[in-house]
Amino acid sequence: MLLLQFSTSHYCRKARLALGYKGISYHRENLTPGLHIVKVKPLTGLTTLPVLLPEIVGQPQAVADSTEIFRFLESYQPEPALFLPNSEHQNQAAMLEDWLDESIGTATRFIYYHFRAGVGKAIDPSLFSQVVIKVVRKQYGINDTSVELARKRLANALLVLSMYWQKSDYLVGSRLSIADITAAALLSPLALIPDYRQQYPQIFTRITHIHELCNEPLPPGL
Ligand SMILES: N[C@@H](CCC(=O)N[C@@H](CS)C(=O)NCC(=O)O)C(=O)O
Repeated sequence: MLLLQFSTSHYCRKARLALGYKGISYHRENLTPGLHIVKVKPLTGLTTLPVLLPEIVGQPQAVADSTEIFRFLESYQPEPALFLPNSEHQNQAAMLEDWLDESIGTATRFIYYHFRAGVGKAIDPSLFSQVVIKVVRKQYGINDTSVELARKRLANALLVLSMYWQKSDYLVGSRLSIADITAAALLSPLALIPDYRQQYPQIFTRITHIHELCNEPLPPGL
């Protein structure tokens, strides 16, 4: 299999965690933001990464969107399972995944790129990195006002997720699910930001553990 990805994207990390959890071997191709559209759009009709190319006869040519990649992997290789056996639990995990994808993953993107353009500029002051950060900020409308709104949204999410992960190792049910993997991936950009590390240590302990379970190298900062 081949995973088309941006090397720093947290949604691509989400797909890698699932591939790693299932122990599926795959290759990665890192695409350049902007230019990626030329390759991806004809394949999927979308512009987003990750995209998985199974490269297996009888399987789809391309699977776009991290949620669809989870579904594909679960039907391609059911064990170890990403989906919970209890359907009520699985529905809750799917709802959490969707909330994390649509609300929290975009909030962490806002906060991460704002940090990298300001206080965290020294992490990679290269021209290439700073141009990418500028393009992303423009593409998603990342500015002081939108970052402040994202910060508030995230504060509530982190409180709730810390509480869940304090009560149990798993957000739903009694084993790892799509909710844990999605949270670990989409919160990972915060690992570089000292304030979040200090305020929510248990979140980063869980992110670390989930990466270990999925055989995926830790995100920058951990
Ligand atoms: N819902 C999508 C979101 C993926 C996403 O937002 N990917 C970003 C990178 S983090 C992307 O490809 N952006 C480029 C674009 O939209 O053209 C998924 O879960 O795969």
